Amino acid sequence: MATKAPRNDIDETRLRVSAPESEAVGVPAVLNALKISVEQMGVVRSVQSLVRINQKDGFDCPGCAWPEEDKRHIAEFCENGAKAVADEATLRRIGPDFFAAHSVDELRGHDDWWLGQQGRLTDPMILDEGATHYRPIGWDEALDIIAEELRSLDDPDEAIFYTSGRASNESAFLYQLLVRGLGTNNLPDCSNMCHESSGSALTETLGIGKGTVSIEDIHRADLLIVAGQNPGTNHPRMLSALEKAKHNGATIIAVNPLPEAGLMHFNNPQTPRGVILGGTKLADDFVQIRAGGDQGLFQAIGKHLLEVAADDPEVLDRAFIEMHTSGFEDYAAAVAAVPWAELEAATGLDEQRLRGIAERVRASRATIVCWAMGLTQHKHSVPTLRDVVNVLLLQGNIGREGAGVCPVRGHSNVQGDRTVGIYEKPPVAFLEALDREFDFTAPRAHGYDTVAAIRAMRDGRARFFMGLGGNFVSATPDTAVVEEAMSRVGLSVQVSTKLNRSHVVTGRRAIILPTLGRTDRDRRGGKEQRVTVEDSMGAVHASRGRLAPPKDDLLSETAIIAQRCARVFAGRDGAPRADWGALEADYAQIRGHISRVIPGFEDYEKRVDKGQTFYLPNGPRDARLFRTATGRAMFTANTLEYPRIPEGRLLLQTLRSHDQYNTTIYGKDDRYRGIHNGRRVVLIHPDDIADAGFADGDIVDLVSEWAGPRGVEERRAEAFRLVSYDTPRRNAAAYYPETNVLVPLDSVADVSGTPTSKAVIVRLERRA
Ligand SMILES: Nc1nc2c(c(=O)[nH]1)N[C@H]1C(S)=C(S)[C@@H](COP(=O)(O)OP(=O)(O)OC[C@H]3O[C@@H](n4cnc5c(=O)[nH]c(N)nc54)[C@H](O)[C@@H]3O)O[C@H]1N2
Ligand SMILES: Nc1nc2c(c(=O)[nH]1)N[C@H]1C(S)=C(S)[C@@H](COP(=O)(O)OP(=O)(O)OC[C@H]3O[C@@H](n4cnc5c(=O)[nH]c(N)nc54)[C@H](O)[C@@H]3O)O[C@H]1N2
Ligand SMILES: [Mo]
Repeated sequence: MATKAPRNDIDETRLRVSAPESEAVGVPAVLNALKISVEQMGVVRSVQSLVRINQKDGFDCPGCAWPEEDKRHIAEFCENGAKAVADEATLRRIGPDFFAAHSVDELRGHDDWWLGQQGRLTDPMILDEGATHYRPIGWDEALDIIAEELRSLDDPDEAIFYTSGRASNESAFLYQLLVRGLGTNNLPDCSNMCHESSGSALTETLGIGKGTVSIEDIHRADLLIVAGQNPGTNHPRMLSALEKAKHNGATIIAVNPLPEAGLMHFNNPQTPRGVILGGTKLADDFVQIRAGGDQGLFQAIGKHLLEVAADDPEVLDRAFIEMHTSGFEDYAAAVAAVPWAELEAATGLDEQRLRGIAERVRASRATIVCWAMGLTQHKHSVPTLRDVVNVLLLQGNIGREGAGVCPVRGHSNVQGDRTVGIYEKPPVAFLEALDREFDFTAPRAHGYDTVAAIRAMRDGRARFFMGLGGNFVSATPDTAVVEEAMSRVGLSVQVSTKLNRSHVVTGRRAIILPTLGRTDRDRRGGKEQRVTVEDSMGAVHASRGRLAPPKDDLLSETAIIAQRCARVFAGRDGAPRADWGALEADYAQIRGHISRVIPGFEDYEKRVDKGQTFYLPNGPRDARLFRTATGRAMFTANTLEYPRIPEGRLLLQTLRSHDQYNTTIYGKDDRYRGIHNGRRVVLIHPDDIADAGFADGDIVDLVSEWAGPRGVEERRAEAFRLVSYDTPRRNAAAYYPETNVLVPLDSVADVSGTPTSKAVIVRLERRA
């Protein structure tokens, strides 16, 4: 059993490229999952953990936020879920000896793969000012130092509290209470870089910042449009749902610059059909769109539907439009005015092709649009998603069976974290309920989102940083700027399961607080505790870790935060009031508070007790109730936007390989795309390689060009191998986080502020 950590970083000279695959999962995926599990956990623990993933009395998979089906398979997991579990449940450990043996300077020299492979963190550690190494520190002392640092701030708004989407409802709720009790709403989270654009567009047009479909709706849809998403890698269990929909007669349209294997064909390892009979063809139509062209596509669909509606009264759902929507006339006029030539330029598809796609929409009785980062990480993401909503509203595709919007969320509890208050712009009604429940006054002024937080650190306006999970330094854009900004902070604190760059690029002082993960057994107050999470479709359920934790005295996130509340709020005037010790000893009491603060959680404990999943209320889905400015679902008129790529330049999207979870690099392959043993590649059209005077296999630097207020700024990422790939002309792709250094901090989506990680203008440069 190999549970020894690697001694070397990824050796890019061993990189090998083969033809991409055209189908996903199947038996090789299962074998790969088992191999990685056994390497990290050994045989016994592998079996213990893999049978508990997503079972009713087991733990929620720490992978993605795709919901579980009500009837569970014995092994309700996917290859990448198994990798996520193996990464957390690994038997490798790093304690004081490890930190004594490696200076922070040395650790900084390693890549993200190496850092993540070292093992689970087991002891609280501190990096003193000017020190070369972390040293162990007691829990009490660590919490005292944090409390002291917070007291030394001139203003609570000098502190920043980041959250990543793995935190449970219980820990996230306590965390936001701690932060608001301290007097700030500086609660940036990973969502700011992820589905914030979805939240912005959907709240405005439908009155709720979430999707409006259930898993059953997916099964019953007549047409599914999957745009800007790579489910074969990032939401593999979604493929089973798509397969079911297909068997029920659905049509699937995949919209993507890249012909992702998982969108094309699925060999379900849990059915004989998948294993023996060659699986299911998924996409009936692959629309190879230019990156950033989706607004053009959805405007074209709307335009066509409105044109044909003149002769065919059945095309639009007039009754729905009349009764439930506002703004129809303005929208219709706006799309009528957009020339087809513009829509062709935006999408790279001709009018006939666009009308053909629209005809499929016209023919559908019930349509769902699913999307992820390909639609949310552009400058014009919010108008793009408003135009997605427009198309669905035309045919009354909100609030009825098999129809609706389906933003497919990333982190397994990112949606729940937002529901329980992780938000820099909290609604007043939420704050008022919080005030009543805890007898204090929460601050009303909005806080920093992720990008604003980086600016504040960079400009010396923030002096304290804390991360509840995540890897702020590697996940955020403009790596060089972020590293510099982080170094200006007085104290940075990370509550983490695994080592990452945010532990080695730190404030002047730094503290690591190790914590339990989703899979670990959590005994507190003499009993085993469970937590709750919300999936991508607004369904809440319990999760209970079952594996022996890495170290006996390791605290859960919930316990760490409850203890901090006790310490910081003791005897403080105006602080939130609660029995912190009781909350730490019994998480059900935290759920009690949540049930009194947040609508929809009534009888919370009883409902999770039954081992059931319950859906939170969803106005548009449940009752066609739209809490918008007009009290109706809103059609909106949006000016068409799409990226203009200057001569000789490329539009680079930064995406995930098959062997990573965001900044956690599980392995060195991207099997479906034919990349093996390395990550520094750029996928690029062969004619673009030739036009730039290069050949496939050449190693180049990527230089991003950003026209900012101070003129054109350049950023460089060194030594990437060119790989000829099936992508639209002048659209290129490379992996995140290696390319984050190229994404300018100020290049963000309008309205949502999300970094434009899918649209970076770059040129290729010969290596000096
Ligand atoms: N195994 C694994 N699972 C994960 C994650 C992981 O890293 N690993 N991350 C989790 C998280 S936090 C998230 S947010 C999700 C991310 O899930 P995805 O959004 O699927 O992740 P990306 O790799 O960013 O893929 C973006 C997809 O959009 C396409 N795309 C890029 N630009 C455009 C465009 O302009 N238009 C269209 N139509 N398509 C475009 C890309 O070609 C790619 O297929 O996955 C979650 N699940
Ligand atoms: N260029 C570019 N940048 C991007 C994106 C992109 O597509 N392109 N995607 C963006 C998106 S969608 C997202 S969501 C963000 C992700 O941003 P983050 O959520 O900040 O990053 P992760 O890599 O998921 O965080 C991994 C770390 O979380 C810690 N961790 C894991 N599980 C637990 C746990 O249970 N508890 C605690 N306390 N810690 C835990 C481990 O220490 C691990 O190293 O990145 C964004 N950045
Ligand atoms: Mo995400």
